Parts: sequence; structure tokens; C-alpha cells
Amino acid sequence: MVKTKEKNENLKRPPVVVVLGHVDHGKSSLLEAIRDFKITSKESGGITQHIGAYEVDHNGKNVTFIDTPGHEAFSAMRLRGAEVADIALLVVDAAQKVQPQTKEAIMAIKKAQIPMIVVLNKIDLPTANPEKIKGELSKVDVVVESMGGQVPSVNVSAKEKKGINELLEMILLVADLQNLVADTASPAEGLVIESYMDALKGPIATVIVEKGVLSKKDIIATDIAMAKVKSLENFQGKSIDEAHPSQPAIIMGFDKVPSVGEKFKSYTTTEEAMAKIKREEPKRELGAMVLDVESDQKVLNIILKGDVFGSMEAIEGMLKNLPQEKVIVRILKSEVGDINESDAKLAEMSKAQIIGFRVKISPTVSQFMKADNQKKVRIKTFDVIYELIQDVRNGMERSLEAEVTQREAGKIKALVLFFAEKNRQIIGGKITDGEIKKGAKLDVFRDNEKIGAGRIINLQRDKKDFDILKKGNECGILFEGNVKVEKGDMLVSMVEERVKGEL
Ligand SMILES: Nc1nc2c(ncn2[C@@H]2O[C@H](COP(=O)(O)OP(=O)(O)OP(=O)(O)O)[C@@H](O)[C@H]2O)c(=O)[nH]1
Ligand SMILES: [Mg+2]
Repeated sequence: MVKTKEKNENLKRPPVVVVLGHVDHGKSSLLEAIRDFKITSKESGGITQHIGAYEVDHNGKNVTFIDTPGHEAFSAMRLRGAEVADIALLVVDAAQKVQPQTKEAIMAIKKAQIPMIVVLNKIDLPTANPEKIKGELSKVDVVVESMGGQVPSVNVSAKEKKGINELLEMILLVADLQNLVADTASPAEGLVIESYMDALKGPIATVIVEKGVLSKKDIIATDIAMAKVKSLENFQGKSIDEAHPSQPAIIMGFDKVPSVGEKFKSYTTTEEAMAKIKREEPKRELGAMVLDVESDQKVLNIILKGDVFGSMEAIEGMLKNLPQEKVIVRILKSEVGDINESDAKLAEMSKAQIIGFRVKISPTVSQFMKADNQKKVRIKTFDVIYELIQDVRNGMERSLEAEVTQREAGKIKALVLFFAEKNRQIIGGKITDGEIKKGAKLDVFRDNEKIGAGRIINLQRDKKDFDILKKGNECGILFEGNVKVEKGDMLVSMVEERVKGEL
């Protein structure tokens, strides 16, 4: 039978520890050092783009770690990470300084009202100065113990795996003081920390169990999705029968992808679970992106498909932050899952482009496109969020028509007038500024007032033809225009320039 541990109302549970800090300060490396688990190498370019959950056994005691990204776009993930955790590690690069996302992480930790441990990383670097960082932290209300405060701090080097043991000891110490218990007798409950649609396996969610014991075949529901748990895996993807409080688990069997941040609960019958489902998508805040636009407003329509909710949220946030005064980015649809035929149809109808993040393009899409050569839908997929954002930005810039501006290219002072016939004149003059090109348009000025305009039919110096002549040269031009040029007039050559659209 099931190896259910003794169920108890107040069973001790392992701490859930969230790792927070500024981008590149070494959060994933720290976790990698803590486990012999290559976390960074699995990510594109070593940038964390989603939440990862890991379990570690230290001297027979379990600790669950949640990694978060440090880039500014992921503040929602950091907040959520802090909410689900019992303890926060504030990772600061000791060779750097307290940075914007360090401060933001501090706010998230304070909001969640959980204890923190300051982790001063990269102390192997010769420029590392943990004491300086401690001073900076005290200015933002984080006073570490060695400076007379309450917050423990540990110096580590994730690279050289120094200080890791001390850090783990400190985590267990802080956890002990918290008296972390869970009611394992109650129905299983927990939080969805990541979710996505797998082309083969269907909706998949990573959860952290908060209460009770989650077992295979359990019937669970969130606000929008229901599952008869088909399979349960631990963070390493190994099949497990049960997940206990504080344990991360990967659940398969949902009827649709639950949203990140949703609570789930287990029920005794399918009917009961069904009754709890609101079946309504939680309103997604797209803010400025769905606003009504005026008819002359330039709009870049986008259909966004991504692997997990967390990254979609971050992408939407970053797109929202692009300057939109000249071109508005309008997200028509934002969904987790591979790019399919209905996306292509919608894109075609609405003249939108499809942007995918870590998703595949399903074969039906190319069939749809091939069916009619007229169909032109731009589809691009990305693995790195920042590249995706840059591509959208480039697209916005491309959609801006190049602005045409007039620039003064050169000036000729008319000195002698050789011959006049109808609207043509031969003018001898001196180039006093810039350069003059054959074919250029000329504005004619007399006493600083524009009196007419014309064009250079031919440009000569010493009776030889030239295409271009520069300042200081004497020249003869065949001028054709709507005015009779006189000695002393200034002929100004204006050129049109197309300037690349700027957002
Ligand atoms: N010298 C030194 N370099 C380190 C140490 N820890 C991390 N690094 C380097 O710092 C860089 C960033 O490390 P990550 O672990 O990816 O940083 P992160 O905080 O997870 O970054 P994001 O997930 O993008 O926010 C990498 O090049 C690491 O090799 C350390 O202890 N010493
Ligand atoms: Mg990382």
C-alpha cells in the first residue's frame, strides 16, 4: 500500500527558502554550489527566466529552494517567490554594490514578513568588499548582526564553494526558530509556482505543497483548472507517490493549464472539485496594451505564445515598458502553448505577427501557410527574453516611416551671369559653404529673403563637368528655375534626408 507517513496535525516540515537578488549576483550559481546540480547550465545564456524549485538534504534535514530571476522584468516572480517561502536569501555580489533589484528584493521580503539571511557572494574576487556592502545594506534598513542588527549574514563564494556549509547551518537555525509545522491530516493544499503546456503530456504544473499530503490519483482543483493527478514527480522529474508539505512537485493530469500563483486544494470527488472551479480566466492585466487606439495611431499587433506563465507575464511587462508614443504594441492574444493554426489564422486576419518564447511551431501552421501563397504571417520564436524584446522593438522602429528632413548642403554666391534664356541661366559663382551636387535643388535668396527656387542641370569647374564640388571652389552652373538670378544672390542647396524612425 501507499507509504503514507504517519499523518499528524502538527508535523514538522522543511523550510522553503527563496533566493532573491539583483541580476547576475550569483543566485543560480549559489544553488548550483549548494546542490551538485547544474542549474545555470540548463538556462539560455545563464539567465534565469523562470522559477525553479529544488530540494536539498543537509545532514538528514530537507530544505526546499526556489530560484528567482534577478532581471527587473520579473518582479512578480520575486514577489510570489517571497510569498510562498519561509526564509529569504538576499544574495549580493560582494564585489559590486546594493543594486535596484537588491532593494526591490528587500521590499518583497518585508512585504512577505519572512526572515532573511544576507548572502555576500563572490568573496573569491580580489575586489570583494563584504563590509562595504554591509554598510550599504544598513542604509536601506537591513542591519546585519556584525553591525549590531538582527539579520544574519554569511560570506560565500559560489564559484569556489566556500561558506556553503555555514549558510546551510544558518538556514536550518533560522528555520528551527520558526517552528515550521504543517497539518498533514488535512486535504492537500498548495500553490502553483510554474505551469505550462507540454505538447505531448498536456498541462503541467509545478506546485509547492503547503498542507496535507498530495498523492497520485488525488482529485485537485484550482480556481480555473482541475486534475485527477495522473502522475506526480519530484523536482528532478522522478516519479513519486506522495508529496509532503514544503515539497515541490510536478503534477500532470490537469484539464487546462492552471495559472501561476493559484492555490490548489484536493477534494474527495470529481463533482466536488468541479463545483469549486470558477471556470473563468482570471483577468490578465494588459493595461495599456488593449486600449482603444485612434485611427491614425500606428499599432504593432502581436500574438504571444510562451512556455510558462511566468515568462509570459515578464514579457508582457517588458513590452509594456517599451516607449509607445509613436507605435503602440497591442497584444491580441497571450497564451501558453505551441504556435498553432488558430494563432496563424488570427494573425492573418488581424495583420499581427506571432512571437513565440520557447515554444514550437506546430506542423499544421506550415500547412495552413502553404495552402495559400498569399498568406504572409511573420512568425518568430526566441529562447532569450531580451532578444525577443529587441526584435519587437526593431519591428516597431521599422513600422515608423523614415522621417524626411531638409538639410542645407551647400551655398553658392552668384558672381557672374553669362547667359539667360527662358527659365535657364548660366551662373558663375563661388561655393561658400558645404558642397554642391549636380541635380541638386536650389533655393534662391536675395538679401536673406527667399525669392525663388530651381535646380542645377549641370555643374562645371574650368569648363569640365563635375558631379560634386566643395566649399572654396569656383563653379559654373546651368540653372533652371522660376526666378532670374542676379549678382550677389545666394543659391542654397537643400537635400532631403530620411532619418530612421526612432521610438
Ligand atoms: N568569481 C565568482 N563569480 C561568480 C560567483 N557566483 C557566480 N558567479 C558568476 O556570476 C555570473 C552570474 O551568475 P548567476 O548564478 O547566473 O547569477 P544569477 O543571480 O542567477 O543571475 P540571474 O538569474 O540572471 O538573475 C556567472 O558568470 C557566474 O559564473 C562567485 O562566487 N565568484
Ligand atoms: Mg539565475
